[in-house]
Amino acid sequence: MWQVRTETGETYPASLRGRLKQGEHEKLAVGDDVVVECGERDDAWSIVEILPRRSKLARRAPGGGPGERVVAANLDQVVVVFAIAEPEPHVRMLDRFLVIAEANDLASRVVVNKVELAPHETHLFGEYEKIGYPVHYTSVKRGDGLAELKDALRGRVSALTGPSGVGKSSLLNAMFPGLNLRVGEISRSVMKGRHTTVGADLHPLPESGYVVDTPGLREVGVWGLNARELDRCFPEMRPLLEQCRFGDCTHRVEPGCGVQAGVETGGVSRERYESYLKLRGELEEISREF
Ligand SMILES: Nc1nc2c(ncn2[C@@H]2O[C@H](COP(=O)(O)OP(=O)(O)OP(=O)(O)O)[C@@H](O)[C@H]2O)c(=O)[nH]1
Ligand SMILES: [Mg+2]
Ligand SMILES: [Zn+2]
Repeated sequence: MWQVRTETGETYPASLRGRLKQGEHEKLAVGDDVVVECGERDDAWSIVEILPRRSKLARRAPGGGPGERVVAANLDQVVVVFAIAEPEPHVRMLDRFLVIAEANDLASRVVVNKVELAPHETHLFGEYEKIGYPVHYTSVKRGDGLAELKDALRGRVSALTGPSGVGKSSLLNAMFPGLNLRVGEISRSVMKGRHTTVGADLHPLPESGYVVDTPGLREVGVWGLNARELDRCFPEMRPLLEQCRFGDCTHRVEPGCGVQAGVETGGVSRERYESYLKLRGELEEISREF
């Protein structure tokens, strides 16, 4: 059973019409716009049509075959949340989240939460501001940055994502008290948050907009991206690609490579370049397996 929300804001349950459950059809995802019909006899609503999507956050099948899983449809932006500490931020993992958003042609912003725990560590995220991603420094504990983040969510459909335990649900509860999401305790032993959000859920925001609170992803696998499309998912590399001598440059060892030159002159940070190399290796590995 799905929850369908009307333009006037009422929510009611609706089931999926038989024909839409079948294989060749696009699977219904959270955030989809749908057409519903009311049964004449039983008064029950059913979803009879899935309307075309404006955008989607999808996990592509490895090797690019069928079997894509749509995490959310009709998104305007991805909000990648990390914590400055507890759990320790892994910026290479942040790069993976950003690549996934870029691969889906979605705008992203970065939220660095729990800033009160390590206020002097924010420089870790300066590189992302330089690239052009909006970065919000927030603390649910102290209230830092919450008003600005709320403004950035207003009127848009956003997916909050990021590792478990960084405070995604806490942020949403603090900005929108009506949501009442479950907040988990961080287990001290491993400093890894428990997964408290089960299943991506779309929440209407009080004024306008929606937010999807995705469960903390333990590990973001490679999303079936073609290895040759990866460089385009690093915005700071994009303007350099036309300088590469070879059209199929992997930007590893080739002479006359715009990206390697960018690393030398500082336009591309070594850390981001390392993320690129690591992901590129993984993608090539996967395409060999399929
Ligand atoms: N010190 C500090 N702790 C925070 C802050 N925000 C959230 N927390 C704590 O971090 C823990 C995890 O918060 P959640 O909101 O459940 O994290 P989540 O990102 O939703 O985690 P998943 O649902 O597992 O993906 C809770 O114990 C929160 O109280 C903050 O700004 N500062
Ligand atoms: Mg949560
Ligand atoms: Zn190159």
